[in-house]
Amino acid sequence: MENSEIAARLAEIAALMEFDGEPFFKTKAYERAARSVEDAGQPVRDMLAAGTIETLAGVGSAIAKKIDAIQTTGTCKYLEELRAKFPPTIVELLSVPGIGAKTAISLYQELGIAGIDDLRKAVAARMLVKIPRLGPKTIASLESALARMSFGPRRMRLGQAWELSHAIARALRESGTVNCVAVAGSVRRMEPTVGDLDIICTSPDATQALEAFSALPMVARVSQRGISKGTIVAGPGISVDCRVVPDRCFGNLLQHFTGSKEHNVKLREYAKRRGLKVSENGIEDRERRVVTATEEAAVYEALGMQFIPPELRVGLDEIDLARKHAIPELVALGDIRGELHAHTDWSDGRRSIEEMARAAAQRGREYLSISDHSQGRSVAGGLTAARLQEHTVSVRSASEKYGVRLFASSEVDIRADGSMDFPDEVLRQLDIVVGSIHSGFAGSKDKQTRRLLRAIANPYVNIVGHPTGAILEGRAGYEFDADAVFEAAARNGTALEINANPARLDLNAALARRAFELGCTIAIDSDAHDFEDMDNLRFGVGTARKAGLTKAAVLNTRSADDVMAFVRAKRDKGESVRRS
Ligand code: DGT
Ligand code: CA
Ligand code: CA
Ligand code: ZN
Repeated sequence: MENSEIAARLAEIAALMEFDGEPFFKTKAYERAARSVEDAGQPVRDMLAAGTIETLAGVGSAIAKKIDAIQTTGTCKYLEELRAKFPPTIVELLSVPGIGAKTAISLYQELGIAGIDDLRKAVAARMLVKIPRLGPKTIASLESALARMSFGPRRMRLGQAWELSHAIARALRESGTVNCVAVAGSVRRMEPTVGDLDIICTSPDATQALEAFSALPMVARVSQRGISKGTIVAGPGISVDCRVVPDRCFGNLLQHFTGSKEHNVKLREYAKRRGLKVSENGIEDRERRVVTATEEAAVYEALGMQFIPPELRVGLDEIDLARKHAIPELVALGDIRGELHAHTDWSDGRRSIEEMARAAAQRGREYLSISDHSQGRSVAGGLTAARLQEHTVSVRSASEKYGVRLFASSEVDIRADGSMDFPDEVLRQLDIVVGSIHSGFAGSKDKQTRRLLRAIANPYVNIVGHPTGAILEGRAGYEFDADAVFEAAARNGTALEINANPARLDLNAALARRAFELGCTIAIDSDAHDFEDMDNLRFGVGTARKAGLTKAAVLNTRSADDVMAFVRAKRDKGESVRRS
């Protein structure tokens, strides 16, 4: 488990303790422990193994034991006891700005409000006035907070969903009760956020397979158990569906359960016009003969169309394109040759230059940019120009030593007026430059557009990092005129990033598709601050595939020399314009 997940469990304990009426100092201890786990700077797993876990602030032997249990099983006895006392959605209430534990308890006890959905209904029905503690002002501010939380029930991010669903698939495989297992649903389509997880498998004995599924270590609660399907809950609000079929229709079920619903509806309509009926059980023709498929590709083949990659199954024009065999070959993880945005302990990363270089080499990367933050980003340990020079020397001397070429780089803040956080003389010493907006989100659309256009025109800015600034299920980005910015990026030879961090996936697929249409080059970057972040690249590639990107559109599918040629072309053009 990742530190952030363990911290989330500790915070959940703290919240539930408050509901349970535990004294303040006790709940505070768990909150403090949650924060220090989050900020530990190294995996809690390692600290447990080394016996150093109690060096974390707020972690004594009692909490350490619980952390150990959470790390291995995803939960602990105390948390489960607390959870059993309250409806599972009650902690949601605490995510509404203005609701603390006391208010949440009275909402629950006096009106039976057990989650955000209930709260919305109660607000709409003007029920809150019945609670004596809530004045009209508080109610008004709750209403506006709820309106801003317009995303409804929280969806989990792809990163967490991907890890968990593949862990479940792996555990099922190891249970020895199934033949084939696959992750389906929105995770397979690489949607940035996920509602529930969908696993499908084949087995000679469905009962036995579902028994194994219900008994997996990550199961907190079994919510449904049928003959061929089951649903479990694997943590706060994470629901997992499992379907079991015979081997002969694995392909049909995988196609069905991968969705999206919109894609399936369109596919069925198209099949119907050809006299065929598509379902999860097979394809039925006019004579009511059913043909099943062990392989998913056979379903699309039977319908006379090209195979549609799961990422594209969103119900847009993919079926028309597939009928014309016009879906291009999409960029794949194996096409990626290097990485152009990563941090080290010179700024806010957790590893040294050497360690990151080794990790990149282990993953088969040919090159890695070391792009620590610039001076303006002092909260993230940004480098002054002088430190950047030392940084460059260190990066260059480590290049090729660990089997990977290193680029001396920096993620340089784009300031409010669009100027860069280092002067041009400094930027031109670097091999490649990422320019990012990290502050001043509130400016008008016009102002932000001008800000980005100025950065894009700078001959030394090669990649715009996380171009919208949005955080998934978190904050909205700044506003800007996407077409104007993308056209300028294409014209200037400035790449736009798909930041592969699951909290970002920025550009998203829709914007990346537009950028691609307008001729932009895209860099898929993990923006790694630690080793395992490098594995997030798959989510960036998934987003690129969703956008319909080909290998040729992606900068870091090119060789190191070709990446340098991309940088040089922009500089040469910019410098010759400035000279003349
Ligand atoms: P999610 O869970 O909200 O992130 O999104 P999905 O796409 O994973 O949706 P989910 O879990 O409700 O269903 C999994 C797949 O099952 C879905 O992508 C397509 C299929 N499916 C579910 N409901 C329907 C339906 O009413 N009609 C059709 N044609 N397919 C459905
Ligand atoms: Ca799902
Ligand atoms: Ca589902
Ligand atoms: Zn970064």
